[in-house]
Amino acid sequence: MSTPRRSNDLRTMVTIWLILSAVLDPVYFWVIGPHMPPGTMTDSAAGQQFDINVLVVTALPVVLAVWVYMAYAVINWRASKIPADTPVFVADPKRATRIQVAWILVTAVTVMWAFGFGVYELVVPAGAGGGEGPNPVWTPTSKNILPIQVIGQQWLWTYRYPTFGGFETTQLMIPNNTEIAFHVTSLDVIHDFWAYQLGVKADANPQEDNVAFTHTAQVGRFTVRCDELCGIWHGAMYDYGHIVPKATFYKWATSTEAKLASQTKLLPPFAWIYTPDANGADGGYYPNNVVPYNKTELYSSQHVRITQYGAKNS
Ligand SMILES: [Cu+2]
Repeated sequence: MSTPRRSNDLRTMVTIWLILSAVLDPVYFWVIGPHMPPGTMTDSAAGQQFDINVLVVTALPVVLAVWVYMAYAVINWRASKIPADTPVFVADPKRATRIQVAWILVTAVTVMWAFGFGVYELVVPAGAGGGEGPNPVWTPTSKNILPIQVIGQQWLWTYRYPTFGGFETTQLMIPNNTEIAFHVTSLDVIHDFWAYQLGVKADANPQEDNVAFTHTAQVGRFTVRCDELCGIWHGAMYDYGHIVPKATFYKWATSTEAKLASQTKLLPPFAWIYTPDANGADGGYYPNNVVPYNKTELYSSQHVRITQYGAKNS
């Protein structure tokens, strides 16, 4: 009597599993999914939220299969529930082969689906908000792209707006409904620009112009964090940016350009990368030919650009 008993067990488990999956997958996707990080402030963020939700919907039935089997085994296959004279279960070799083939097929299809979906989602939204280096392979179709330079240094972020005279500020303001190209670089060690709610994350390497695209879709505040351990105050290297309506942005950008004009003249001319020197870091990246804390270096233009805005004065 052992074989029919096992078949019934399997049928019961599959039924429970099917019902749970059919209920919980839609509940997750439509009730919990829309609240998953990183939100929907940009197309990259919304894309990542969608990807997370699709992968959870894929993984949930797998998790449920394990849980259902475990719970079923604990409840129904206790030693006390199985009569002592029950014969030992011996698998039918043909059935065992079928189970193995099914197992290999199902797992292979699941993994290939996750791989194919992941690659597709990386390519289609123009790099999916990740840094693509100085020559992005996947570029947005829009011809109107606002470039914003993101400069990391120990331990703060500054931003330059090349299309507004190249002024530099610690404020990150970006217009809504606009395609943005973040040009991420560093003046010292490796940092990582992580604009969490924008779904944008790109390494900030010295001497590298790392480009990440995104399209803004919602006004509001977002967090910027450094996500690459970069020294003792790495944990304090964060600030907040704002997506504002286009008109507000334009007003802010033009007035800031005018307000900072005298200081912008003191900055190194706008470039996609800058040569790090000893002053950029106050301890970090020293090219061989630069003596840290050399007097001449301390009053170089690099130092001016840091202190002008008061950000490092404290
Ligand atoms: Cu950092």
